[in-house]
Amino acid sequence: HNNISSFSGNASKELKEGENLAVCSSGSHASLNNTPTLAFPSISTSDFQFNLEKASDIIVEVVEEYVNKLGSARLVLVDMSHKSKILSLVKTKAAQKNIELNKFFTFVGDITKLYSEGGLRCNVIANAANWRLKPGGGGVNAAIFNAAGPALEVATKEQAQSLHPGKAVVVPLPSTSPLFSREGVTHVIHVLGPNMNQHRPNFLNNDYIKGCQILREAYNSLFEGFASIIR
Ligand code: AR6
Repeated sequence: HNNISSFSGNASKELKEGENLAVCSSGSHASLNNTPTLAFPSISTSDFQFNLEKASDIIVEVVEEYVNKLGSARLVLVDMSHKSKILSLVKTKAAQKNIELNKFFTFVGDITKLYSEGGLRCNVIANAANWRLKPGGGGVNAAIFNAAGPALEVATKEQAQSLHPGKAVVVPLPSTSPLFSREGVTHVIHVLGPNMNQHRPNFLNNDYIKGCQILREAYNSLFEGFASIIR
């Protein structure tokens, strides 16, 4: 089953026939469709400029800690490109750990189109949010708020007004949202990671002692939030 640690969406030209089937063969379509799955982007490593080596260590470390506590649920790290450095670092590091490949894997695709374009059903997706929990700003935050429509903004406001670095907030997505109807996403979990970009709020000025603590806390909050949904 080594080849299922990574596979690509249909949108990709590099898709090899059968890569997604490898996953389906580990269970029936029906049971896989009901498998609770969290898709998450690499928090803080793009606009927030967090070091990729350090981030990949933390992702693998926290995933290893959680993956067996989540029952049959799956965790999927997503990025847009086959050339994603964070995906390849995490794949390499996860392979050296005791992590079941059908419970944690990487996936190339747009996190807002995982089912419609990639054939991967994820009932929960994580957002690399800003502290105001506002749409726009670029990156995955802009993509998720755009794809979810105004329903997400309203639902988010009902849960929280703002977020501290390291924290996450679970937002149930109204069924009127296209992300719900088209992609089968029932919850969005906003996560605020540590920021190493001097032009953004809560700038940590290269303090990676604090930064690593906050990133660990962010993934812990995210996986706790996911656990609370599927419990
Ligand atoms: N699908 C999957 N992954 C994506 C997508 C997408 N549609 N878009 C980006 N990524 P970033 P941060 C990957 O910058 O560093 C925002 O403006 C991207 O390649 O979205 O935590 C917010 O408002 C990278 O691996 O988040 C905040 O102010 C990962 O998602 C700030 O950026 C995270 O990149 C947060 O910065």
